[in-house]
Amino acid sequence: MTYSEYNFDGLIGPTHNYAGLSFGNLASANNAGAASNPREAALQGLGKMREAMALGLGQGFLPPHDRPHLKTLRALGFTGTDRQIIEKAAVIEPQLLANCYAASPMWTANAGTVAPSPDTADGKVHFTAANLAANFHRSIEADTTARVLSHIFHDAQYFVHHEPLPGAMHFGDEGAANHGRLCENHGDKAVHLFVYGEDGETFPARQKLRASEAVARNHQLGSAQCVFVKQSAAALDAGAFHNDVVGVANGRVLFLHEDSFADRDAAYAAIREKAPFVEIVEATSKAVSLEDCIKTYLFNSQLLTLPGGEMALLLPAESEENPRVKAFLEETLAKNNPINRVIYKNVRESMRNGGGPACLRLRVVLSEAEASAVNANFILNEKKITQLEGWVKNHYRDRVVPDDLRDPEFMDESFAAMQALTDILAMGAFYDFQR
Ligand code: SUG
Repeated sequence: MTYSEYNFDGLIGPTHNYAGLSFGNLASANNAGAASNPREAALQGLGKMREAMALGLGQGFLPPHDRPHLKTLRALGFTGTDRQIIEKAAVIEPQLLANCYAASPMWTANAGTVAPSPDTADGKVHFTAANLAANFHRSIEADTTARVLSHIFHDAQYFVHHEPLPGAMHFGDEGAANHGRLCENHGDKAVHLFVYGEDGETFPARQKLRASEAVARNHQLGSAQCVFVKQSAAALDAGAFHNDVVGVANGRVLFLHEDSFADRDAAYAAIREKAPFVEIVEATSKAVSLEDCIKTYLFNSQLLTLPGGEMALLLPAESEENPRVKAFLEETLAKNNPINRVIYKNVRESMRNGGGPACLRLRVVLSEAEASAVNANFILNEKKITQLEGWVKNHYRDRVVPDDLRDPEFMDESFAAMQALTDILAMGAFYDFQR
């Protein structure tokens, strides 16, 4: 059977804005209150999807969520018409309103964790939507994300869906952003690398070990296939609120910063024991500081196996602009390892909220039969991506500042966009605002 990796990117929603909601995410804090450009953001995201398609890779997408999330505002005591809810929340709880407006579902590396069928005891593809309990604005994504995943991967013959983990931060789970698969070929039974954290001196850890263990149980992974590794406090405190900011796994390659893990040598030994084929390609602190990693998102790149077998790194443009990072990349290309190509993409609108290329995608390895069972409306081809670009150009603003969130007009525009999207994608009355 032939297996291929599909990237499901988050289609960036019409309310993309900078509200400074994520403690421990330096870009989010530093850009709080700045003007965003949702139209440009969404087109940059689609541009990155186009790049992956041009490389000959399978590309899908997950739709944005309905924002502002009125269901949450109602649950928290705001009553009246939709417009009245916005007007009241803007006066009484503007910060809560901003949380309910976040377009953060764009970062689909946090949508959930996936175990492809070669890895699981029952031979099905398993999904656990992430509870994202660490941040209020992200925790309200979980229900809709679970609904989206079940809608796209709907065939019970192939796909199994687990509810987001219960227990809030006790089982804090951020999905694939702290998870990687190591295997010689995408279709081999893989070793799953789960990275968890413990609170640092400055910033809290979002992913709990017990959550990663629960996901591994849900996904029917054997203990010989799982490695649980603790993230270093240094990385967390430097701003690596998810491990995918300091490392990425693909195929037999683990590409990371040497200070990613709490105990580097023990972690590498544990990984090598279960995945003896692993090739570790690391940046030393001397070559690239953690600070440079966080600023440029060097390791938040997509490490992609191209149809010919070589690997390419799809990096944010910020990585090209930093001379130390650029030099490290050139050195990596020159060395004897599978990484043979770098591609820089502008995803600055997302970067300014702490989301690079790898945050914007959820990887799903599928057999041909599984791929044909996926809801085809969410797989991109030239016609579909052009249609989505047209939809963005019709419905999105090119400038949003914090005060815009107070204006019910902006809500109406956002819902009109989402209504048009559900029509394009034949989703029916899918979102809470349509029910
Ligand atoms: O959860 N930023 C997101 C960025 C997520 C990046 N994902 C991965 N690393 N996989 C977060 O911190 C900022 C929203 C704001 O401040 O307006 C935000 O949610």
